Parts: sequence; structure tokens; C-alpha cells
Amino acid sequence: MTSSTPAIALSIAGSEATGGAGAQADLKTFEELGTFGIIALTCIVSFDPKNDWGHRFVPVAPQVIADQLEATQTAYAGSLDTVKLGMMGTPDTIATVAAALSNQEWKNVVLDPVLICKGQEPGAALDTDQALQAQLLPKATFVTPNHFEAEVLSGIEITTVEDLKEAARIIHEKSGAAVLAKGGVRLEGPDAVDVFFDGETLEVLATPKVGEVAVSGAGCSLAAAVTAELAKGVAPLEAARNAKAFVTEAIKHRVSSAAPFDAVYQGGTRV
Ligand code: PXL
Repeated sequence: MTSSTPAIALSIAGSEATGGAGAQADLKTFEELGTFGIIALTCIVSFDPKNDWGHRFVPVAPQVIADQLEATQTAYAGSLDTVKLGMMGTPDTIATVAAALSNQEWKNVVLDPVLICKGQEPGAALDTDQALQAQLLPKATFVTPNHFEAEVLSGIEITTVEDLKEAARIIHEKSGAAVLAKGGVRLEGPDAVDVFFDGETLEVLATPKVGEVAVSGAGCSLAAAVTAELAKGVAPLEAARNAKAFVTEAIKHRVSSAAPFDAVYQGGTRV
């Protein structure tokens, strides 16, 4: 390796065909932030324009997920130490990913705890949520719950910044990970407020809201940006600050389509 060799960042995530969220958002973010991005696909999501743009969800077979990770982990043995976990979708996928993660040491495991995907039946989703909390949360070094996920993981209702701080503390206690709990557009007020807590430092990150409507891919891109920064050796709080600045620009330069939600543009910082 030379000093110009980029840091490697792996995302284990689902494809979202319109290019707003999921693996596509991760890979674009990794590239923008100067890392060498790699994807192992867990599932394929295709929004359904005939059905209110609901999620059509197809899992990738567990063996195929294991094969992808075997290829990547073998190819980059010794240089791959940072992974982001995005949408898993099924308990089988979670078990497969947890087993593959156990095959090596990691410096950074960034868990974006995607809990519910519309289009899944609630029973299956509950199983998936429980498997995620039991098998992946303990492996995480950094967790990025959105408002809903922070409520589920902490068990408290979040309506104020104080609630968000409390949720971040509870999720840290539960996981041992650094937590970036996202208020986004869900909390009232002029700012999009997120809370960072790593057991020592609690910091409120606030930037003026770009709009009042959530933009597709913002959460994925934020977690991917944290992952890229950590892969490059940036410390967790600084990674959170840099990621928020990156996503704010991506939201400002969002792309509209016939779908009912805009998609973030990761090239926003270059425009
Ligand atoms: O934003 C959560 C998310 C993550 N991953 C995939 C998705 C979505 C939401 O649509 O489709 C693949």
C-alpha cells in the first residue's frame, strides 16, 4: 500500500432502485468522501408506482450474502476494518451477517438500525427488529438511529431535544457504541437537531432545516459519511460533525422525480 491508497469502506445494505437510499447512497457517499467503497447486497427494494410507491422487497439468499462477504473479506484481509450495516430485512440475513462479521476484527462497525421497511408484514418486521437488537447492536461501535428508531431502541417517547439526549444516553448504555440520534425534521423548531453521545461527550448538532419534509437517502448518507470518515481515521465526534455538514449539502441539492419524495444528491458539496 502507498500513502495514496484510499481507505476501504464496506457497506452491507439493500439496493433501492431509484438511487435515493440504500447501497446506492452508501457507494456514492463513500466515493465523494475519498474512500474505496464496497457493497454486499442484502436485498432489493423497488418502489411500486402502481401502489402508492410502497416498497416491494426481495431478500438476497443468505448463501449469496455469505459468498459476497467471503469474497470481500478474503480480498481485503488486513486492510478492511470499517463496515456499515444498512437494511437487513430478515432474521436470516441478520444471522448471516453477524456470522460473517465474527470472522475478523473490526475497528468501526457503524449500524444504521433500519427497523421497518414498508411492504413487510408486521410479524416478520418484529422478528427482524429483535434479531437486529440481539445480534448486531452488540457488535456496533457507532449507531445512527432516526427519530423512530431512537424511540424503539430507547423505549422512550421523543418530542424534545432533551428527550433525544436521554434516548442517546440509553442507547449508548445498551450498546456501548457512540450514538448519533437524529431528530431531523421530526422535532419542532427551525433547526434539524441530532445528538451525539459516546459515554463521555454529549454534543447537540444543529443546522437550520432545509425544509420540513424528509428527503430519501438522508439517513443512509449520514451513516455512510460517518463510516467513510471513521475509515479515514477521523475521531467519532468529528466524523459526526463532518457527516452532518455533508448531508446538509446533499439535502440542499436534492433531486426531484415523479416519486413523492426527493432524493439527496451526494455531489452537493461540489456544486
Ligand atoms: O432509508 C432506509 C432504507 C435503507 N435501505 C434501503 C431502502 C430504504 C428505504 O427505502 O430502500 C434499501
